[in-house]
Amino acid sequence: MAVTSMSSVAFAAYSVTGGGGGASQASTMPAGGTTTVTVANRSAIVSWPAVTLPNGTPVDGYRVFRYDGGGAAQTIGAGCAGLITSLTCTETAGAPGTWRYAIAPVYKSWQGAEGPRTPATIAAPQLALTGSTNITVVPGSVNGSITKFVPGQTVSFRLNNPSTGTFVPGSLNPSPVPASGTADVSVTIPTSVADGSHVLYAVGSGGDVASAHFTVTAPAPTPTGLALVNGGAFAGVEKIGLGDTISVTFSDSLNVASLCSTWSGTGDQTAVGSVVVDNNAASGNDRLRVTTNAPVCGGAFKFGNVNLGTAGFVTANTTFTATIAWGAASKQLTVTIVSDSVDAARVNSTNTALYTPDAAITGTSGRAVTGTASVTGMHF
Ligand SMILES: [Ca+2]
Ligand SMILES: [Ca+2]
Repeated sequence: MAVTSMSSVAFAAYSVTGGGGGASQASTMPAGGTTTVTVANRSAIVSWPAVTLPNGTPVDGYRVFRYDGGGAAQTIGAGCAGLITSLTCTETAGAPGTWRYAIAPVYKSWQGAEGPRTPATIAAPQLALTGSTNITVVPGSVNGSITKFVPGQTVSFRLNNPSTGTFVPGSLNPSPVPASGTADVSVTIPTSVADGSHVLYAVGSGGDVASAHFTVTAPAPTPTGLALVNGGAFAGVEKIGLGDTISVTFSDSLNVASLCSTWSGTGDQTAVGSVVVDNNAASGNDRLRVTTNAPVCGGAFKFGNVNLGTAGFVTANTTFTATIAWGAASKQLTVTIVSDSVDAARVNSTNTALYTPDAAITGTSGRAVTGTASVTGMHF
C-alpha cells in the first residue's frame, strides 16, 4: 500500500478494485492546491481549492500544515487540526510571527502531496500611547490603545517588568479585549512612581504582553535657600522685629493651596499672619514659625519652622504680626515682620539657622516637599 506522510512525497498511488471483472484501476492522489491565507487580528483564515482524484472522485478532506520561516513544522491550532472536510479553516490566537501554510488532500488512508506554502504574518500585540508620554504632575495618566491582542483577555498594567513589576491602576475599554483585538487604555501613574524613564506593560490574562515607554518628570520641590534679613531696628537696636524678613526659595513651584488652603492658581499670593518665635524650644534654640488665624487661609498656614541656631533671639515666646507673600516667578516665600516686641534681643553671631518645611507642602508636580535649607551668619 502506498504510504504518505507530511514530508515531500509528491504523490501516492492507490488502487481500487472494480466490482465487476476483477480489473484493477490505478490512479494517483492529487497534490494540494495553493492556500490563501487571510489574517484578521491574531487569526489566520486558511482556504484552498478543492481537488479530486483523477477520476473525479472527491477527496475525503484536507490536512493543514503550518511551518515557521526555517521550514520547521508547527503544531496546528485546533481550528485547523485534523481532517478538514470543508475548504477553509481558521487558526485563532496565533503566535506572532511569519508562518507558512500548506494543505494536502486526504482520501481514505492516502494523503497527496502538500501544496505550495503560503506565507502569512501574525502581528505581535502592541501598546501605543497617544498624547504626552512625559508625566509632569503626579498622579498622572497615560492613554493609548492596545492592538493585536487575542480577544477575550482582561488586561492589567505593570511598570518596568511584565511579570514582577508594580501594578498600576488602569482601565481597558472595551474589556475584555473584543474580536478586533483593539481596545483603549488609560493608566494612572501614581505619585509613588519616581522621576525617570519607565516602561508600561499591558499584560493580557491569556499571556499577551505589549509595552510602551514613558517618562516622569515631576520633581519634588526642595528649599534651596534660606535668608533671614535684618530690615529694621527697634528703638535703634538691631534685633528681630519690624522690617525683618524670612525668605525661603524653593527649587520648583509650590502648590500654593498646600501653604494656604484658600490660595489657588499660579500667580503671586499674599496673606496676613504671624511670626511666632518659641523661646528655647525643644532643641534649646529659639524656633521661628509662621501661623495665621486669618479666614483666608482657613486659619492655618503651612510653613514648617526655622531652628534659629541659638537661644538668643527672644527671652519669652513672642508673636509678631507679619505679612506673607509667595512669589510665583521667584518661587520664594517671604514673611515680613511688621511689629516689634520688647522680648526680642539682638543676635550678632555666626550661628546656623535651619529651615525644615512642613511635610504637607507640595509642589505643582504633586510631590511633597523634601529637604531643608540653612544659612549661617548674623540674622535680623
Ligand atoms: Ca531664647
Ligand atoms: Ca531687625
